Amino acid sequence: MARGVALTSDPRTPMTSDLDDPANAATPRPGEMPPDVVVAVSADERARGQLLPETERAAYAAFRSHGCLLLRGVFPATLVDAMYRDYVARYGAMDARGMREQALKPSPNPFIARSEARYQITPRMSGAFGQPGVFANSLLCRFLAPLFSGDMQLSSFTLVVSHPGAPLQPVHRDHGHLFVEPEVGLNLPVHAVNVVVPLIDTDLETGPTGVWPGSQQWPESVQPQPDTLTACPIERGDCMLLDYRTLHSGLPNRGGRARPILYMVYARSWFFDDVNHFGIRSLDMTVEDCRALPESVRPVMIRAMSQAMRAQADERIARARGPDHSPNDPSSWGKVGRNDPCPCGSGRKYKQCHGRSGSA
Ligand SMILES: O=C(O)CCC(=O)C(=O)O
Repeated sequence: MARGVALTSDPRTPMTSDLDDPANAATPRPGEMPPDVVVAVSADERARGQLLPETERAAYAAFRSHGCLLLRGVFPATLVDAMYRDYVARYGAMDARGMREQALKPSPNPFIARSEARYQITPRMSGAFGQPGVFANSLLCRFLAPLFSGDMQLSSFTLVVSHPGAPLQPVHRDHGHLFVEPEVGLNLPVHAVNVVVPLIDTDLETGPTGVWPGSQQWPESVQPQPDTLTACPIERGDCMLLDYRTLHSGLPNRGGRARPILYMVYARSWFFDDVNHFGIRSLDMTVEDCRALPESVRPVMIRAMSQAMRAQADERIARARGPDHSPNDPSSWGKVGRNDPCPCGSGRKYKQCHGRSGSA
């Protein structure tokens, strides 16, 4: 697809039709990204782990004005290929039906359905997925940290897989504005950034993630028309940075193979996305692997460590409960401490879940 043509019409027309409507979903004709959204990283910058000042200026300007940025060539292709091989070894045998069956299992469950034939998986951060060059990539972290005034943690590390036949996803933001008052919310600095890393080359056949540039500052009431979406190929080694408020949508997968992309969310330390991670882990690294990380990487992995410790405690509790315990059968739970995780697996404390007075 040729690049470099700006949007010609204002996409902010309030929507009257439903984006879930299959008639709309079947026929997206993505426009092209504004040319300045795409910033190429040179081999020298990649090797040094830092952008040159002029590249950095262009990248910040694009990200701030469009709420998205496509950095070309951040990751070595060998690292992306290693992640793809890990993906295939772990999940490659599962088609859409297999993932749907997995997603229906009770928690703790690393699979959730995002939309038709599109699934999110929280992979164990080991093997290629456990390489600091991925989640603590120096070029990426050096670029991101100033956006959060240095207060940045990896908040989630998941895969989104669209299977052949997956339709256009409903348009959405990963998370709404933090404040509903328009005069406050729309001008706030970014609180979370989603870094999208395709594990295979994506083109309009395979279905990259399409975006509405500038929509990070649109009020919630504005819903764009599907045909005003913009997209471009995203290849192995590239990554797309999305302000968490930017409207986007996974394009249909018209190809013959599954399209896995890595989603790494970096956020200010006080922000956690309960909406997308209700009852599921957003990061899965073992306590031992967190402890083995180089000292310089640990500050960005505080949340990974806290989730790892929580999971370890949950496992101890599950072992102590014994094999007759069933998350779906409160009569099998025995005595549960008010502050213990709820045995139903919701991820909430017992006192805030099944232990609430009046709760069944
Ligand atoms: O599959 C994609 O390209 C986008 C997925 C996405 O935005 C989501 O699941 O929230």
